[in-house]
Amino acid sequence: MNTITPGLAALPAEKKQWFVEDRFGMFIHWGLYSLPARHEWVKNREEISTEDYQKYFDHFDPDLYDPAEWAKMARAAGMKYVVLTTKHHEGFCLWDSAVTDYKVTETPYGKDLLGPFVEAFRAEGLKVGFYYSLIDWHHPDFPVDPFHPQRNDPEAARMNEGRDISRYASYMRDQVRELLTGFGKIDVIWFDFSYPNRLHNELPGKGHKDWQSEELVKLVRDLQPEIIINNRLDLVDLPADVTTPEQYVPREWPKVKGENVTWEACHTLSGSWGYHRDEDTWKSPDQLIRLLVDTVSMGGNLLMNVGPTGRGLLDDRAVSALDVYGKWMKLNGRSIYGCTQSSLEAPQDCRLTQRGNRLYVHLFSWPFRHLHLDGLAGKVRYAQFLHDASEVLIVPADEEDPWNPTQVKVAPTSVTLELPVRKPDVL
Ligand code: FHN
Repeated sequence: MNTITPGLAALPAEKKQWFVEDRFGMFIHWGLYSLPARHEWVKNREEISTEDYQKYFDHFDPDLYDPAEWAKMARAAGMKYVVLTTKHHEGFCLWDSAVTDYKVTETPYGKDLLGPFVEAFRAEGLKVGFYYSLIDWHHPDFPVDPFHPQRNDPEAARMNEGRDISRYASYMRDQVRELLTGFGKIDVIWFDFSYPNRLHNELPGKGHKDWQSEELVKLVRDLQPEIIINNRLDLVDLPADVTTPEQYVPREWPKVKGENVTWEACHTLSGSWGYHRDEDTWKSPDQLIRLLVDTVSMGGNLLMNVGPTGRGLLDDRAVSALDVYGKWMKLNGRSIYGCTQSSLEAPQDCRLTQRGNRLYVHLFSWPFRHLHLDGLAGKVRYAQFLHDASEVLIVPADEEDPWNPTQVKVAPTSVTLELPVRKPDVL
């Protein structure tokens, strides 16, 4: 039995119960990349030189930044926690870090952004998480990222002479220490790198050895013993607190070493994490709701991303998406919060979520006239839509059943039925 080094062990389940109950969070990608408004990887994808990218630093002044407004919108959307990019791959820091000048307090804005952010979201009752990128295109000791790993760029090799990745690892620990001691209790730390499945970690600066990931975990555990750490430190042999599939819906409950794990899927509203002015692949209301229900029906959390503009606003498309969630969660939040995968097999084109003996049937083929739920809960023969389908009458399997039919409100694009089920049938 391999014993886990003290300080590296994962959180016990009970310390993550709030996370599993909350189910739904807001991801926020915000940085200098929000100014060019063409994706958070714009510097890398368009191979913009550090000199040319400097103009975004020199013009960063989010005069419309109002974290209280963001927090109110997140809460109204039914979101229970938030994760903000404190530093993305570009290396720009949203707080007054003592170990770099590449930070918001050196820009025209001139003030820390993180403190007001934490205060505003806590005031709305949300848990707070910090995203921190292990990749840093600005730091002098982080290896120049050979733009295409397959290309062994002699220019990159020359530029990497003298760079010391262990100095960068120490810089990261200094910054993580600042983040976890300067802003009160933090509930999640969301490390990020962009080389999934260890595809590129043979490259300098791309793996747990270069990042000294074990040292990072020990530091985090020491500073904030109850914080949730995600699984993106390239420590594949260590149990993580949460597994983080990205931009896809797993077909079944994700497992690690054959065991179901605590997991959270992160998705974008459009095709970009950072604000992208011309992005036109925005998810429809139906897709937004289905993503949330699909995720919880397999025992996971959904972390849905917004990308504020360079001035600190959520644009109309993001606001509309949050409004879709808010309206649906108002009616159906109890089929999400504290729910998980049902022990029952979902009928065709349905999803089931369950909390104790409350079963929620999410119907996606809209409109239904009659849905036969035979055998589903042993108590329901079919659901009949009444009038303008604004209500659903659930007809008991046998008329003498003492259980009264339940009227369930219908959300705009799906129906969620709440059925009391008999314990012996289901659990
Ligand atoms: O490269 C990043 C990307 O910009 C974004 O931050 C996502 C969010 O999970 N993580 C990396 C891609 O996997």
